[in-house]
Amino acid sequence: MQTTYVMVKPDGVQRGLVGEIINRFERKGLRLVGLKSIIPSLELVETHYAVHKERPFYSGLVEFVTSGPVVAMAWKGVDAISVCRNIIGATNGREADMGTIRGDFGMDMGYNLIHGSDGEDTAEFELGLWFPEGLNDWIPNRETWVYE
Ligand code: D4T
Repeated sequence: MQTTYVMVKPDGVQRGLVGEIINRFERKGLRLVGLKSIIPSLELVETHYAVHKERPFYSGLVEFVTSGPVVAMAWKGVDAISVCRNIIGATNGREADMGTIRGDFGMDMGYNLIHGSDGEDTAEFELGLWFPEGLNDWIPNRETWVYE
């Protein structure tokens, strides 16, 4: 099992897509082990996106993600990192496949609604950063009908 960090960005919150987005991960069969609405500090978002520090879009990205509430989530399941990335879709909403969150709701590269960790190291780093208080794991009975 993997646990991955997923975040509805301020545009997803402003557009009223939080319920729709949570629904997609939940009905896929992933397990919600962390969830909170937060207005992230500059320091938190700068640390989260430190890998992009030298990129031209960095300052705009940090300004955007600190501009209002985000919904921070932790989702758990077999291969959860790639499963969540597939649910999210390609970075640019105009190019993302229909059926993905960005493909169905996005029209932009920057305002792309949602973030998902891109690897095991990143997931561990991001979960520790956004959920320093820890996660709430639980055993769902339904998983006996999700995995053979
Ligand atoms: P995140 O990290 O937000 O899940 O997005 P991706 O994994 O799909 O994309 P990324 O790390 O390459 O980019 C992070 C974040 O920066 C924005 N961005 C990206 C942007 O505004 N302009 C750009 O040219 C790129 C490449 C979008 C996502």
